[in-house]
This record gives sequence, C-alpha cells and structure tokens, in this order.
Amino acid sequence: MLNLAKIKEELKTACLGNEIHYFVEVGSTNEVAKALAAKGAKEGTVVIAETQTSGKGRLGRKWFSPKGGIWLSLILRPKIKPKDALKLTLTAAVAVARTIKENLNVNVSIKWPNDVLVENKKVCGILTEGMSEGDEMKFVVVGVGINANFDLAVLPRELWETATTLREVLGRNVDREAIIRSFLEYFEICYNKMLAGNFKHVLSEWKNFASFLGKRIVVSNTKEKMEGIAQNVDEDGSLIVRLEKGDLVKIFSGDVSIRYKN
Ligand code: BT5
Repeated sequence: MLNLAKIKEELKTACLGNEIHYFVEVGSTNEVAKALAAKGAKEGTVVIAETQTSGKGRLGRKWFSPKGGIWLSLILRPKIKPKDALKLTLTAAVAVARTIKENLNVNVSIKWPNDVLVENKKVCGILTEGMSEGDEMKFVVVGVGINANFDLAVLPRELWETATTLREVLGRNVDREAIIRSFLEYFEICYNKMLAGNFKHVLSEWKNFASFLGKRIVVSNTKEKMEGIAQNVDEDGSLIVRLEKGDLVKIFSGDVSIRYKN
C-alpha cells in the first residue's frame, strides 16, 4: 500500500499534488479524475489507485493495472487549445523518463507519442484526455501508468515480449512514493515551461530520450499506415515522417513501430 504521508511530506511542488485522492481500487483513475474535474476539482489535483479494474489505453485499448504499479491521473486546467494537448503527453513522458533515469539510474527511452521504454520494452504508458469548450480546453486529465513493483508474469502472455516492469529490470522493488514525488516535481517544472511558452525546452529534453528518431518506422492510425524515416518531432508535438519518395508528413496521432532491420 502506498504511504500518502510519505508522498506529501517531502513533495516540493507549488501546485501538483496539493490535493491527492487515493483509492485502493477504481475502474480507471482517468475516469475518476474526469468526474472530479467536471465537478470543479482544482488544477494540480491527483488521483492515485493501487489497482484499476478497467484501466484504459488509447482508442479503447485495455491497460493492465495490477497491484504494485503506479496508476495515477493529473487534473490540469491549462489555457491551451485542444491541439496542444499532445504537448502534455510529451511533457509527462519527459517527466517519467527523467524520474526513472535519475532515481534508479536506469537507461530509458521514449517512443512517440506516449511510451516510455526500458530495454526497448514498455514500462509506462500515458493517456491524455480532456474536455473542450469552444476552442479552449476546460480541463485536461493526464493519466500515467508505470509498471513498478510486479512481475511481468502477472501481465497476459501476449505482452511479455513488449512490456517490462521496474522490478523485472532491477531485480528489486522500487520506492513508489519517491517515484511519484519525483514525477510530480519534474512534471510541474516542465509544465510551467510549457505554459510560459517554452515548450521547445521540454521538447529538446524529450528528443534526448527519443531513441527512435532517424530510424525506419511504421506509423499506423485509424486512417492509414505508412512507412518511412522518423525525421523529427515538431514544435507542436507532431511526428514528422520522411516517406520513401522524400515527402514529409506530419502525424498527430498513431502507433509507431520501429523496424530494427532495414
Ligand atoms: C497507453 O495506451 O499506453 C496509455 C496507458 C495509460 C494508462 C494510465 S494508468 C492511469 C490512467 N488511468 C487509465 O485508465 N489509464 C491511464 P496505448 O498506447 O494505446 O497502449 C495500450 C497497449 O499497451 C495495450 O493494447 C497493450 O498492448 C499494452 N499494455 C496494456 N497494459 C500494459 C502494461 N501494464 N504494460 C505495458 N503494456 C501494456
């Protein structure tokens, strides 16, 4: 069980985590956070659960959330346009990557848009959702799932090749409270940079973790599937792919798989 007092006592944030809603079990922390946000919960409110019975990925996919993981959602009220919500996904990825690297001294990479990988396997996924009013976001919920203290064997067999957990990598349990604290602190720093119009600083840190840039990839989304070179990530967070004939395309959502063999 998480020790909330241990998270709060040493938390060095101005806003993030001032209010924490803790649950032993929920359907999805994102759903709880959206309901709280709709009722007026303050910016920086955090929802954390020990397990989720209906953890969600993108496009209605399932996110397995056994005991021992870190399943949390942030409620944010940034004055941004819906298309800028992607920046928050990238911001969260930077904060998770930095947390894992600096707290655990583990090599970590990011795959666009929302995966944090260790040893090329997914250790964290991010799901950003929100509600807009006109052309402004009323609130944004950033959901973060980190596979921390459980064995890979707890996940379904089809994920054993593509997923990992921090316990699996390190051979020991990690201090979940310390990880949550660092994540909230790093996120707040990056988030404030983004709000101040300095997303490019966050992006440049993101790119330092983005091992897939320059590689041959396949990107698929609900509309299309294309193969090319991952050229860059633009100021707005979109992925720029160079196709076979040299054309550049900008992608705002999709799944990337890396072709390790050309
Ligand atoms: C994601 O979606 O990676 C977003 C995951 C967000 C989870 C957090 S937990 C707190 C908050 N509350 C929620 O309900 N959600 C958020 P996507 O890129 O679509 O990846 C989903 C795919 O990852 C699935 O289809 C599986 O293949 C795989 N997967 C499922 N559970 C996993 C796990 N625990 N570890 C690694 N891979 C997993």
